[in-house]
Amino acid sequence: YTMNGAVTFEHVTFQYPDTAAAVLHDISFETKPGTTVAIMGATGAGKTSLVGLIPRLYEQNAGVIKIDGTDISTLNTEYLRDSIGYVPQEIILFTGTIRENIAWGKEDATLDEIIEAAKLAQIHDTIIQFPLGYDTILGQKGVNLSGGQKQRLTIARALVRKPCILLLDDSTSALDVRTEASLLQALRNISCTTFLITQKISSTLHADLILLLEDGSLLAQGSHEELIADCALYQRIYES
Ligand code: DCP
Ligand code: MG
Repeated sequence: YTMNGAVTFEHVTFQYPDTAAAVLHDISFETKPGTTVAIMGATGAGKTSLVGLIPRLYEQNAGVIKIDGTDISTLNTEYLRDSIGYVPQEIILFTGTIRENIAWGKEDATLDEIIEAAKLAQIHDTIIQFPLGYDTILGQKGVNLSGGQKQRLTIARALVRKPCILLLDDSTSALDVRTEASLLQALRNISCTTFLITQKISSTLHADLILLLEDGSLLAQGSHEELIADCALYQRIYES
C-alpha cells in the first residue's frame, strides 16, 4: 500500500542514549494526510529530535508513533525511509552538476523526474537561467548558489524520491515569504504531509497545525488563530 501520511504521536518521550535527561517529554499530536505542520521553538527545544523519530533515525523510549494508524516500529525501515523525505538542517552539496546533486541517492531518476522535483521545490526557473541548465557544475570550479537556492536544491533532492511525508529542518529559512508560500502550496497540491521546522511566523500562518516546543515539551498546538488567542509565548513571537 502507499502511505497517506497521517502522523500520530501518542505520549512520546525520547532521550539520546548518551544523555542524562529526556529531550522530548510526553508529546502527543495528530496530523491529517497532506497537511502542513509547522514546528517552532527556541534552539535546543527538541525540533530536530522530534522529526528524526518519524523515519526512525532514533527510537523513542516511551509512547507510540503511528503513520496511517500503523505503529511505525512494525514497519519495514527501508519502506519507511523510502516514503519519507528528509531535508536535514545541514545542507550537503558536492562538486558535480545540478542534475547529479538533485539525483543524489536516487541515481536512476530520469531528467523529467528531476525537473518535476525542481519545479515543486521552486528552483527550476533559477536552474534554466544558467547557460548549462541542469548540467551546470556546482562548487569550487562552478557556480556558487545563494543560501536560499541551496535550500531549494536540497528540497528538490528529497522530492525526486516522491515522498508521502516531507521533513524540512529549517530548510526554508533563507526563502522569501512568497517563494516559501509557493513551495508549501505545491506540496499541498501533491498531498505531501509536510513537517516544517521554522522560526518564521510567515511560515506558520498557513500551517494546518503548529507545534510549539519548549524545553522538549509541547507547550501549545493548534492553528495560528488558536495560538494567537490562547498562547502567550506564541503571541510574543508574533509581536516580536
Ligand atoms: N541533543 C543531544 N544529542 C544529540 C542531539 C541533540 O543530546 N545527538 C540534545 C541537545 C538539546 C536537545 O537534545 O538539548 C534537543 O536538540 P535538538 O537538536 O532536537 O534541538 P532543536 O532542533 O530544537 O535546536 P536548533 O534550533 O538549534 O536546531
Ligand atoms: Mg535543530
